[in-house]
Amino acid sequence: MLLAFRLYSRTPRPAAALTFLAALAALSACWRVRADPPSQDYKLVWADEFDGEQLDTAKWDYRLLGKRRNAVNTKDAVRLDGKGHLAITTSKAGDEYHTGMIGTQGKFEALFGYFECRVQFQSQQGHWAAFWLQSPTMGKVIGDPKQSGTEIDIFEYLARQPDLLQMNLHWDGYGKDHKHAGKQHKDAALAEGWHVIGLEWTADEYKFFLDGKEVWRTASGVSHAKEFIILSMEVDKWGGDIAAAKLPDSCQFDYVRVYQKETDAKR
Ligand SMILES: [Ca+2]
Repeated sequence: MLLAFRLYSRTPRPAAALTFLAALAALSACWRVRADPPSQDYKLVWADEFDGEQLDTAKWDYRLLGKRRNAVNTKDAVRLDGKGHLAITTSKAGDEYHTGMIGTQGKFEALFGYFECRVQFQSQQGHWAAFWLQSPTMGKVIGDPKQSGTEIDIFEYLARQPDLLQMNLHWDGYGKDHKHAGKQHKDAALAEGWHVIGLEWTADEYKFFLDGKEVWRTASGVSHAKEFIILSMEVDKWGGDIAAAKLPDSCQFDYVRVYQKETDAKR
C-alpha cells in the first residue's frame, strides 16, 4: 500500500519516493549478499550449515591426512564451534605445523549449479584458505577439460595480500600440459568480517560472485565433469612466511550451499 501510494499518488513527492526506492534497492542488495542464487530457477540441492558440535561425516571426509606441503593435515584442525561455524585452523605443534582439509568426494559430486559459502578469512600470512571444486578425473584426458574436469578455485585467500580475492582455474593436469586462467579482484573490505562468495557454473561459462556482485566471468576451461567440493587451508611459501605468523589462525565458514536448476540436477 505504501509503495502504491508513493508511486501512484496524484501529488507525487519525488524526494520521498526516491528515498523509498533507494531503501528498497539497499534492502534488495542486502538480500543478495545474504545468500541468493543468480536466478529464481535455482533450487537448493545440498548444504551444510555447520550446526552442531561435530563435522558431518555423511557429507565430508577429511582429505589428505598427513604431510601436505609444509604442514600436516589433521582431523583436529577442522572443528565446529557449536555456534554454526566450521573453523579450519593452522597451529604450531612442536616443529610441525598442523592444518586441515575436507572434501565431499564420493559423497556429493555435482555437474553445474551455483555454489556458495559464507566465510571469514584468516588474518595471518604463511597459509591460504580455499573453497574449491575438483573432478576425480582432472587431467586424465589432455586437451578436453569438458571431459576431464577442471580445478575450480572459487576463492583462494592469502592474508599477505589482504585486499585480494583470487579465483583460479587449472586444467589438463599439473604437468607440462597444465593450463590456467585466473583473476585477482581487489576489495579493501575482504580482511574484515564475513563475505559471501559464489560461483555459477553452466555448460558455457563460470561467473564468480563476491557479496552478491559478479567479479569475474570466463568461458575458459569449462568442465562438463562432475566435481566435488573442498574446503582447505594450506601452508606453503605462496602464502608467505608461516614462521612470522601468530598462530593458531583460522578461516571460518558459516555455510556451504549448492543450488541447481532442475535440468542440472537430472544429469
Ligand atoms: Ca552456519
